[in-house]
Amino acid sequence: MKINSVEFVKSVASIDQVPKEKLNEVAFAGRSNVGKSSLINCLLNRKKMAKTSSTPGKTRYLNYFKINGRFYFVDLPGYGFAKVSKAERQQWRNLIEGFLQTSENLKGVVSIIDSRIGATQLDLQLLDWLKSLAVPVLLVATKADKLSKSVLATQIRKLNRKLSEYTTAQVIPFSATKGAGKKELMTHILSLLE
Ligand SMILES: Nc1nc2c(ncn2[C@@H]2O[C@H](COP(=O)(O)OP(=O)(O)OP(=O)(O)O)[C@@H](O)[C@H]2O)c(=O)[nH]1
Ligand SMILES: [Mg+2]
Repeated sequence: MKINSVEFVKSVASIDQVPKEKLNEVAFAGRSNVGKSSLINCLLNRKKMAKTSSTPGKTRYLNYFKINGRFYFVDLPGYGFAKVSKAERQQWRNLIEGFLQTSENLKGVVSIIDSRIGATQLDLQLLDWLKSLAVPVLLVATKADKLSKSVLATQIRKLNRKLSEYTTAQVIPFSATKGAGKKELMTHILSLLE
């Protein structure tokens, strides 16, 4: 699909503020600083649509992007960022969990994992939760450009083995800097949305 238009709709700090217009949506979830916003920009061919940063904790709210006037990409705050207060962490958690529980139009979640680090406890918690809510999942191992081909292949194999109890989806190796995996991921996302 060609991306004809991308519109930043709004940044949402609590669930009662989600956009009134209901469209099918896909959300992007992962640890803080894993590369969620970069991945969204890469998919949309926009450099600065979703704000990125080398400092973890950049995305604090739910950010809605409207694509071709037809559906939303939702950039979620990253989890597992140690350097915020307990209260703030709890607020992010409520926001993410509230979103996943209440969105009626959520067609899937792209679970983004750092290809170098692999799945952390919090990644597994999220996948467990999505499974119990019966939300379809796509798995992405990002920052693939930071690994050699053979190490990447080993990491993907390990991830597929580890995550098979949560989903039948296969991990897609991805790089926002090189665009690797972009076409494959977009195809899967569109098949969830349409
Ligand atoms: N080499 C490389 N760097 C990446 C890639 N994706 C993201 N980065 C870098 O990782 C850092 C974090 O990227 P973001 O996209 O802001 O991460 P995020 O998951 O949205 O972070 P929060 O909003 O803080 O949760 C930035 O410095 C990016 O340039 C990638 O595929 N390859
Ligand atoms: Mg972000």
